[in-house]
Amino acid sequence: MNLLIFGALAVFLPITSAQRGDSSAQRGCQPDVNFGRYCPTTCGVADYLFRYTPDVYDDLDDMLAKLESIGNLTQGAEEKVVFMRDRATSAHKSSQPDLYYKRSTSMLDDVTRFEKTILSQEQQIFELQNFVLANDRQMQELKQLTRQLEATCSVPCKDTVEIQPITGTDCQDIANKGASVSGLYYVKPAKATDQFLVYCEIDTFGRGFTVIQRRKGGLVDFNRNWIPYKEGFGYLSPDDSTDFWLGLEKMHLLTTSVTLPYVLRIEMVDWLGNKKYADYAMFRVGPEQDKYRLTYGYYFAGDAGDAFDGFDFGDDASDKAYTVHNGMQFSTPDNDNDKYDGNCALQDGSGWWMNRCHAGHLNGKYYPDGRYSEKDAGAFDNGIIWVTWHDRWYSLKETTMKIIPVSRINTDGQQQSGVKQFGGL
Ligand SMILES: [Ca+2]
Repeated sequence: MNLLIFGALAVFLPITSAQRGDSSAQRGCQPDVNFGRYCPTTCGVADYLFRYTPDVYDDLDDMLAKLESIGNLTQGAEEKVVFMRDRATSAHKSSQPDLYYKRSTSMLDDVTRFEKTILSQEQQIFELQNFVLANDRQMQELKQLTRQLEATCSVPCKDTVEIQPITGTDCQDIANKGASVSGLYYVKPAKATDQFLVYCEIDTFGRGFTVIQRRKGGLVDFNRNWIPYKEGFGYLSPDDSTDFWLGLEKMHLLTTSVTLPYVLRIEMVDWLGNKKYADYAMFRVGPEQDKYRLTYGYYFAGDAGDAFDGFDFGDDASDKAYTVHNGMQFSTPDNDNDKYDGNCALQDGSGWWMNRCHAGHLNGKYYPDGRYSEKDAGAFDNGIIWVTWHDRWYSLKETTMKIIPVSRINTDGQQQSGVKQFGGL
């Protein structure tokens, strides 16, 4: 573009110079009368032109000077461009690029890098915007929850744990005093120095069972050591909704404080909802010095079978003898009192009256849906087992261990025939 302007200027200049020479020759013009007064004569036009021509020529000169100046500048710029182009070309060709080329290359690299950075940051900004939106949504949800909580909290709270006022030596004693609802009660057996809380199951026949073990939800871990098994663990609830182990010391105090023997009733539920039970007469838990040894008189009644008497699994001729529970001391993973070279409680992850090891095992691992295999258990039958009902690779859904004085066990008249023979005691 600059070159075009420069060329046009060169063509224009000679013309203006010729006009300037002609202007002085027109000064002696004589007006033609035929033009009249109203239209300018040729001389009038010439006078008008000659009057303003010097200023026009001055302006033209000034413009010419400026155009020359522009032309020079343009020429200089063009030369500069050519110079720079040559320099760039030579720098390209050179094996040792000069400093400016290096700098420009470095700047180009910087620009490329910045462009990448900008793209990456744009992506990050996009992600951050999404993050902010997600946070906004969560904030809205939290605000909604807060409003709900505020509404809930505006209602005065009520402690839902209700402990019944009647106390006694055990739940049957409490039932005998008129308690008619199941729930939480304080008991104090004769040998106990302090009362303690138990869940009493009181039925319509006025029977009061003291519950010593409950499995139903699998939410309480029964893989515990000696002290928890001694003291008890899990949660007592007034509506019989939670799993617990009452504690060996309390079981000992309850079962050895009375002259009239207890019956241990074991109730079990499988994963189809079937219910079975097993009763053991003259159930006792020995003192801690004797490792809370389990003793009972005999299998008293039930439809679940006598798993405490051992079971012939077919693995070994001595299976049945090795899985008898009557007379066994209590074992926990950290306190091995079993009849096995190894540690049954450690292998099975529970506390129980282990022999070598068991045929009835109600403190085993809780397996949802019941079925498990040697592979799951690491070759150990460690579920909640009662082998005279379901095999040892079936873990029961619910268990209850509860005690009641033997004199009250047959009150409902629904027991098997054997119970009636015992009812007179
Ligand atoms: Ca052992």
